[in-house]
Amino acid sequence: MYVCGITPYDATHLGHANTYLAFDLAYRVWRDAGHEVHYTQNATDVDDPLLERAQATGTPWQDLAEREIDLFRSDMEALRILPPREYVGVTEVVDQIAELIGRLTERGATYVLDGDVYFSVSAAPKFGAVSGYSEETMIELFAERGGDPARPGKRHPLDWLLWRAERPGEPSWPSPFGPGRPGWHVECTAIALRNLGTGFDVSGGGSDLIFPHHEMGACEGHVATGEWPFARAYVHAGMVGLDGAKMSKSKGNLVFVSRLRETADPMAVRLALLAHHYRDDWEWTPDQLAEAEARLARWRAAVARPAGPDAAPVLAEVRERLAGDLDAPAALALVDAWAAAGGDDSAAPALVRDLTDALLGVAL
Ligand code: 5CA
Ligand code: ZN
Repeated sequence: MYVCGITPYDATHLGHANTYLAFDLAYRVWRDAGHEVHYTQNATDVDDPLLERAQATGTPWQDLAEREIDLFRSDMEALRILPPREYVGVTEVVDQIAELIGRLTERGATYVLDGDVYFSVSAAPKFGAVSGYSEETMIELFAERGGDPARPGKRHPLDWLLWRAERPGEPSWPSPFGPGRPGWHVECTAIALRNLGTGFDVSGGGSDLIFPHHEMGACEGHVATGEWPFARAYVHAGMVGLDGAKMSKSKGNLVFVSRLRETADPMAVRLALLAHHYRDDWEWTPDQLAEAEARLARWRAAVARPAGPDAAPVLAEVRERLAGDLDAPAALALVDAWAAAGGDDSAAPALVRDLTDALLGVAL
């Protein structure tokens, strides 16, 4: 499983946490089923928004990235989101990214515009397979999400940047196509190929990555290796909003995990997120945290009892619900029902404590 990681220029917000929680659930379900899982995540530790924020705040970009990556990892740990087998920073693998661009060039899929290297969409026979979007929608989303459909000189508006030639004041690395830095999509393709190979099971992220990011990455993987699919399943978590808009660093309508953790139990934050199905879009409101705190208190009281109702069927049903496209809200309802009922099974409280811990990641 490859999950797209953060661009570390600001603190982790609830939208990020919700996305990483979705893949944490998948990870837990697979491990519970006895699978060995190779889970890789990148960190986009050099990119336009990071460099812009570093410039605006007078912070060296490496320091900003390091600080925010550390904060992200401590937020994830607090929420009991299991770490991937490896986190790979883009700056650690620039050579492999350049090598991949070289392979795409050998296959005739690239061209150079004013020193920048572009992928030519006409070289991608599977373009459109991931998103299924119309060209009009693609061009609109490409402009919104870091693309440059209107740049003069491009052969097609949807051609995308693979290598950005050095600009004054920007960090750069040497490469066969001159000094510069990687474009966005190719970083994830290179890291996934390096750590997982092609044809891995799940490529994940939030639904804002369906296009252009995962579409373009899949094409790079296909053209470079000749094999399809690049990932067997593209899985996307819904968007978390606040006050009527998607929570985003660029809009600034954010609820930070680190801020919530100052006053709230991180297990209540986790339960508040688990109350939504991972594919749904939803809005954060403070009352959801209060509800989650009440649920956490009920569950804690229930597992502290000397006995309760037989929990073996609860375990079986929670497993079944999670196996059905990670239906966490249904799993919570099953534990609620167990906690609300009485019984004389003295082994039950410990079993429920273990199941919420292992499968839902909620430590009681
Ligand atoms: N570094 C790239 C991926 S290679 C990136 O998208 N970084 S990010 O910091 O912008 O987002 C990190 C992850 O959080 C991505 O999977 C993204 O889809 C997800 N995400 C961002 N905003 C939200 C939101 N409001 N709700 C849910 N998930 C979100
Ligand atoms: Zn990515």
